[in-house]
Amino acid sequence: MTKNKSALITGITGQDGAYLAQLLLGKGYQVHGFLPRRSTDTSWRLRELGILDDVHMIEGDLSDLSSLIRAVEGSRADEVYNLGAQSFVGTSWQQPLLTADVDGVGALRVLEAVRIVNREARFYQASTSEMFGLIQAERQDESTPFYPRSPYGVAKLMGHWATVNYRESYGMHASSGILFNHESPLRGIEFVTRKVAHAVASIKLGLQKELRLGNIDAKRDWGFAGDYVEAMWLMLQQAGADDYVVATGKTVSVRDMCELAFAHVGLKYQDYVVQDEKFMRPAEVDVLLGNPAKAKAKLGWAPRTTFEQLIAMMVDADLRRLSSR
Ligand code: NAP
Ligand code: F7E
Repeated sequence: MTKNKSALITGITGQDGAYLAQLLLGKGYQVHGFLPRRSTDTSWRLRELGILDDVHMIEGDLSDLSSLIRAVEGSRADEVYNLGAQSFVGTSWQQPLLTADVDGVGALRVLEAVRIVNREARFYQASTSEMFGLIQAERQDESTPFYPRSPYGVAKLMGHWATVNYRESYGMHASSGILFNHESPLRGIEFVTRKVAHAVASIKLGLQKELRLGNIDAKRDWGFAGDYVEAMWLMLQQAGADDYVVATGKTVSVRDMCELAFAHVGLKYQDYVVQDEKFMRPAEVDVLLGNPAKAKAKLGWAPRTTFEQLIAMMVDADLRRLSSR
């Protein structure tokens, strides 16, 4: 009988960690989560997907190399997915050193743990379109130069290059997924799509009167997180490791996203959205538009969920949650 594969996921309680755990469990993997100590329960996403009891948690923190070594040893992982991060761009100006330590040096620590314990294990790094920042090409692909615009983007650039470097230095199967924004009903409430979806549902139910936003002219290439975790898994199933852009190839402004979300419940966004300086960033990423041609050609990956379906799914989920309270 062949042994089931084992995977270790850092960031398992986050949006992507929860969907990836669900995907891997469905494929028969033994799934281990790397869990930082928090004073409150952070497992709501795993509970919402009904998989909390199916994953094995190993306590540790990305700032602590010894806990990572113990996790790679204890899980006997064939595949290590490094999804853990301080992932909110806005916060990275308030906590730049923590962001550098967890998102940049943290990725290096995971690579070191894998190199020390079992360099045959395959490694995935959660890189980001934020590394393109002030874009150097109209459509960004794997060869587009990087120009990060936030401490988050700078930190992630270190994780990306550490991944490339460990692949080239030690022959490790280390891949970097340069993922563009991906959203879902499990998205954190501080990110703009979920903030809007939640506000639309609250306004529709008479629980909120207005929605305060920052730069609504910013444009993003938004996809569904459930589709994007499949690309992560596919990267680790290839004979060789590589870097891939994962995106939809379409870009939409925050303004147009608001219009769609409010229209879904029969409202006009102009009646509720108020611009507020508080949500503007010291340096903005004005527009992102990915070219996922390589992921399509080499991984056979393509997004399945349209932007309209994604926004409807998110608004409906928040309407259900708020109505059932
Ligand atoms: P998320 O929902 O914010 O989840 C982040 C996860 O990292 C949480 O489980 C969090 O734990 C964990 N974490 C934070 N600090 C940690 C530490 N010091 N040690 C161990 N774990 C720690 O993020 P996401 O949207 O799922 O994104 C997953 C990854 O992809 C992140 O690395 C993000 O930067 C990257 N990424 C995301 C997108 C996107 O659009 N979603 C796009 C490109 C790249 P707690 O629950 O305890 O806070
Ligand atoms: O902002 C603008 C904001 O915070 C999107 C993370 O997952 O994707 C995410 O980073 C845009 C920005 O995501 C508000 O200024 C306007 O231009 O939803 P966001 P992000 O910064 O693109 C990348 C790929 C990651 O890797 C990150 O981890 O929307 N915006 N008004 C606003 N944004 C927020 N959050 N709140 C507002 O009120």
